[in-house]
Amino acid sequence: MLRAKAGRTQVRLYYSAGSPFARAVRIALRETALLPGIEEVEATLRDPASVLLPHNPVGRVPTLVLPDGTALTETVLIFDHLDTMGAPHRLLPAEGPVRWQAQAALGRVIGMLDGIAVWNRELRRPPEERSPAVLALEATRADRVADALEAEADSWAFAGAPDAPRILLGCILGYAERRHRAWPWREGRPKLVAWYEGIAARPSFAATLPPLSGI
Ligand SMILES: N[C@@H](CCC(=O)N[C@@H](CS)C(=O)NCC(=O)O)C(=O)O
Repeated sequence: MLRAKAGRTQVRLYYSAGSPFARAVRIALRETALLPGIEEVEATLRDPASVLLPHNPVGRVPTLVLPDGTALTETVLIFDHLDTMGAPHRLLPAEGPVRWQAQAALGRVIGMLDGIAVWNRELRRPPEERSPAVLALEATRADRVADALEAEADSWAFAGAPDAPRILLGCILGYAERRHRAWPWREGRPKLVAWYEGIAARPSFAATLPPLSGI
């Protein structure tokens, strides 16, 4: 791991405004009231001059850099670290069957988001270079998971602050709203729409709204 510059004592979160993974961490910081102890640094992506690269050669956000220079990547690992920082409530249960149930819910939504990211990347290519097979596969995957979420929407209800799976699901649907509008995810899913509108109204979501894209 690379070391932070001498004198750095604060934890820093590198993010980009359009990233749903990074948005989930930014929302978690706001929901847990950990934000005042953390410096948020906006980074460019796919840019050899990005301020992120000296800390994380992978070049992906979110990246959480600890005061000793340790750079944590992968959203779920960052959630785990935030749970060690003394917030009033946890993002993931510490142990027992409820921890694995939360991990299962995370796996479901992250799998959906990974597929949508592939679909979105394909749509950013010139039309003649897009693979119809990839587009069809990822559209089918996203619809399949969204249908499962619609069927189990009642179990995604929450009281108080949302946990990690719920924050991520809110970010995925927010991504579909603003960065991947090629997917009409609302059609035929009234329970998921109502759930999303509830979580999207929270101040943490309003404060981290991603910019609109043309896709
Ligand atoms: N598996 C990673 C995915 C993170 C990711 O894909 N980040 C994207 C933005 S949403 C990124 O930084 N892309 C830049 C690149 O691929 O060069 C996680 O869970 O954090």
